[in-house]
Amino acid sequence: MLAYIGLGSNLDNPKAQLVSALNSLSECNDIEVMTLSSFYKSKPLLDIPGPNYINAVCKIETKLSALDLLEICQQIEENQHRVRDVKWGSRTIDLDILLYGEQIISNDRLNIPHPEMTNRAFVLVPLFEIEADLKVPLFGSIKGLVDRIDISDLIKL
Ligand code: PH2
Ligand code: MG
Ligand code: MG
Repeated sequence: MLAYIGLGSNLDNPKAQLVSALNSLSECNDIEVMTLSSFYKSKPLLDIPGPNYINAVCKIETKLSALDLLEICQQIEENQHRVRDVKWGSRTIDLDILLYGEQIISNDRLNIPHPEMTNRAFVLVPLFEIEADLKVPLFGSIKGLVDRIDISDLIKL
């Protein structure tokens, strides 16, 4: 299965946090990291106070189920000392499964396509960078999605 994972961090050396999470994904036997976008810098969403974020998106090939992939992502977040307190608060690492093949998944642990991805420049732009022809289930072409969002806050590193 092909899947796309969004990575984000705004604490404790965000670039190193992304690299560390990517290494952990690569080291996982059941995951092959195929493509990685550039790193992008942006302010926190909704101007929530905190350091700027670094974000990226990677494409993986995996035999894991979506829920097993979620477990791996959450394990990596835990290993990198992510603390879950306030919603959308600062974090050392956030790994979000954006897409899992063409599947639409909706249960109490997982919603795919990721419900917020269509209005987040720091997800759509790196996704478009690595997969310009992508069709997002329920939402249509990645090109169309990128064209109708504000990308002015996003800086490609
Ligand atoms: N993630 C959040 C909240 N706000 N802002 C930016 N720029 N990038 C993020 O990854 C981000 C955010 C919670 O998931
Ligand atoms: Mg997130
Ligand atoms: Mg998350």
